[in-house]
Amino acid sequence: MTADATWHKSACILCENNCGIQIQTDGRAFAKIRGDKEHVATAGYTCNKALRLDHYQNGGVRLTTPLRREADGHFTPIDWDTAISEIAARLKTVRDTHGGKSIFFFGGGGQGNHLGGVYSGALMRALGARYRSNPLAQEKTGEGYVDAHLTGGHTTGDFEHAEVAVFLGKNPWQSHGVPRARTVLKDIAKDPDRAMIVIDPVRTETADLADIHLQVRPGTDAWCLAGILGVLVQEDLVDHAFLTDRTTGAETVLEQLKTVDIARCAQTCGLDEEQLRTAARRIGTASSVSTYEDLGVQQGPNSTLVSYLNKLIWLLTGNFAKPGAMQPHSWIAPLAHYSTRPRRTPVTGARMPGGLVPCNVIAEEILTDHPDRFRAMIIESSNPAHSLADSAAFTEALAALDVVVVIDIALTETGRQADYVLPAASQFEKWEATFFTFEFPRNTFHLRAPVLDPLPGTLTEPEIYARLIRELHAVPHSRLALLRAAARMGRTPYKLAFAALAAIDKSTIGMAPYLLYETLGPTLPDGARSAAVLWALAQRIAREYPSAMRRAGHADADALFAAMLAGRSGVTFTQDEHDGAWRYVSHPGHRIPLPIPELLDLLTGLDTTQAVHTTEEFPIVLAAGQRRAFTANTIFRDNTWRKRDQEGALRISCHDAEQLGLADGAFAQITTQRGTAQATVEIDDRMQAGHAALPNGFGLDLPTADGTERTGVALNTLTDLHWRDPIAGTPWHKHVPARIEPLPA
Ligand SMILES: Nc1nc2c(c(=O)[nH]1)N[C@H]1C(S)=C(S)[C@@H](COP(=O)(O)OP(=O)(O)OC[C@H]3O[C@@H](n4cnc5c(=O)[nH]c(N)nc54)[C@H](O)[C@@H]3O)O[C@H]1N2
Ligand SMILES: Nc1nc2c(c(=O)[nH]1)N[C@H]1C(S)=C(S)[C@@H](COP(=O)(O)OP(=O)(O)OC[C@H]3O[C@@H](n4cnc5c(=O)[nH]c(N)nc54)[C@H](O)[C@@H]3O)O[C@H]1N2
Ligand code: SF4
Ligand SMILES: [Mo]
Repeated sequence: MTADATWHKSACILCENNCGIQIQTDGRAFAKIRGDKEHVATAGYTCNKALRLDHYQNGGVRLTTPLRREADGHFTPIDWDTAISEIAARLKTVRDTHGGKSIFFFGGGGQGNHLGGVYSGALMRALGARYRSNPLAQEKTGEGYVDAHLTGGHTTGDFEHAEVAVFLGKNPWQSHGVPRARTVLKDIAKDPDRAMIVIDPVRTETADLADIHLQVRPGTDAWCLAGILGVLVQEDLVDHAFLTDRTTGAETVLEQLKTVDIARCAQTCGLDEEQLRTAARRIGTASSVSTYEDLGVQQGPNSTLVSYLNKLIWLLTGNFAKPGAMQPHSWIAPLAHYSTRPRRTPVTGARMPGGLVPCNVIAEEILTDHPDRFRAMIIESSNPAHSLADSAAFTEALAALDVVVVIDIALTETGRQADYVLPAASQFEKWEATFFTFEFPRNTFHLRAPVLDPLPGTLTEPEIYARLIRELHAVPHSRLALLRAAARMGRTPYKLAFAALAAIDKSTIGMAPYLLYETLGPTLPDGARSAAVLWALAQRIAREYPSAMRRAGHADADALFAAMLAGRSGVTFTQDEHDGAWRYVSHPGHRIPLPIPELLDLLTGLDTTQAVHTTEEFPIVLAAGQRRAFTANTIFRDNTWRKRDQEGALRISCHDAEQLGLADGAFAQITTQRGTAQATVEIDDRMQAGHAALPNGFGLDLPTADGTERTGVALNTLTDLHWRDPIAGTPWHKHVPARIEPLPA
């Protein structure tokens, strides 16, 4: 076969940046991949990983037929009609016996695919299901809880223009998160007038480029940030005008920070007090500051408090809604629900920040005889049996459910525990998009067209949800007929018909994705039926951000929808202005209420809070999930994509290697409260004594001729679900006390 000379525009699906790419195919193989210079957000940039995407599309073993698990545990291939009717019947039984609330939904999108997940909302509605979660509830929900109190929504840094960039438990050189991260980091490093401050126990590639590296002891960030805030207040580096004009309750916060003992904070996190003060002064005197907090703190001790302290740093210095500072922003569709008083879970009463059940309590919500326990689970585009803390507990929980349905492109560790596995078309075989639309002032969205036809036997997620909803007879045919007729008449009649329906029947909004898919969807060009839901999102944007949308060049919702459908390199959907950004602050008077009493209490209590969680038995802090050049969650089910670090080495410091008698390349045993694993040692002078790191994304059970084979450590065989933040329930994956011992060669 010869390569097709056409370049197909798409995007990388490996991290939230979703860099625009172009793919040249050879049959179904991806022969060549390069950055898309015309892409509205990334302009040709990619990292090393995007070029390996053929290993996603063609590397692993794909599923091509629905599977049903039989009583003896083995899977039988079944046809789609059988799968849909049996699954609908079993979910209906669960609903009729225990109530729709007992049906739990997990996932709905990974790093590259959020379009399908939108349609899951309609299925949940049809079933009366009310609880859902996804991987955000094991990283970002503590931060979201703090955001809900402060600015009322998500904020994003402007690292391209910030005079001072602060990375807190974040290694953008490897993990990105900042668009075109390596270019942006290098630009900051080169510019003598700008500075980068990295707070990380590891001397990362990002730290190599930093002006100040605060190499804290693992898990002590709360003290580090309290110290920085103490300096800002005690040396009067705060922006009083900003606090007076734009915030409320500042006095309460300032009073408390006046009493912070900076020397003691520095000591707790193992830093030189002068270095901590220098960092604080650099922040306090800068014309603009942006900060990025990520897993290093969000998956460690005191994580919700740390989020609060991080945000106080930029708020007390007035670094909000101006160039180079932190920005609120528009969304195509909000990824989470921001509330200061989140709902609680039905069994354990855990708070659900972001409207999501904390990942670490899911097993406890099932493994109980409480009458309100979850009884069924639908899992899409996620591999929780591998990615949630304490795999053994999660697996036990799956086994305790009446029915488990997994929708994935491959038979995963989670799929193997399911009653039904439904094969999805891959992200390059369908219309796809993500809602990682976090930019300001110019925010962009990218609807990707399929590069290949769906693999025979697979379906898109919207089609799977639609088939289940049809089988449940959730919507009268007359409704659909009415909307179909309106769709044939044009977009304006359609909009009127939809609005009329919504006015007479409240369920219309909840069922909207399905209604759109069934009625508007078939009228869209090039089989872009799944894009139907974007019509509703365009209406939302026109309603919420009318002037920003018009500044971006879209006269109305219809024009924006047309641009989204047509823009193969993405579209700018809003163009904001810094002054107008205050509109996004949802609190009275668009002011930011600074005190969060519960978190201020934790700040007061830091003097007596435990800073060391290791013990004699488990003396080392294991960071279970370091992002590296060749990790990408569990998106590649193929080990050959990695050019280096094939086994996923355990990185330890020179000091610990010597103490433990471990040479480079030696084999070691890692033991935690919860389990043991083996790994090859890499001695790494970037690591500090007492700290070790394993990469994320390893330890998949990949099929071989006679079973499965596991390469590297499945991290969550080592983690404990009780090891979590008391407020947000987020795990301490980066802070697992462990013992490391040499193994005989
Ligand atoms: N290459 C690659 N990139 C990815 C991914 C991937 O799998 N591979 N996954 C994507 C996803 S889903 C996410 S959420 C992001 C995550 O992106 P990051 O959060 O940047 O990734 P990590 O490497 O998990 O953690 C960041 C840093 O936290 C540091 N750290 C560990 N313990 C502590 C601590 O106690 N305090 C502080 N201050 N720092 C600490 C680690 O040394 C590490 O450098 O990456 C995304 N990008
Ligand atoms: N110990 C430890 N655990 C961690 C982390 C850590 O650092 N340490 N990191 C955590 C973080 S930040 C995250 S984000 C999670 C990620 O963990 P998961 O939510 O499990 O996400 P992925 O690994 O991205 O898995 C995505 C799944 O989607 C499937 N998939 C790919 N394309 C499609 C598609 O088009 N349709 C469907 N239906 N499925 C598809 C893939 O086969 C895969 O099974 O892991 C978390 N778990
Ligand atoms: S993994 Fe690399 S190429 Fe892919 S989206 Fe992220 S930064 Fe871009
Ligand atoms: Mo993540």
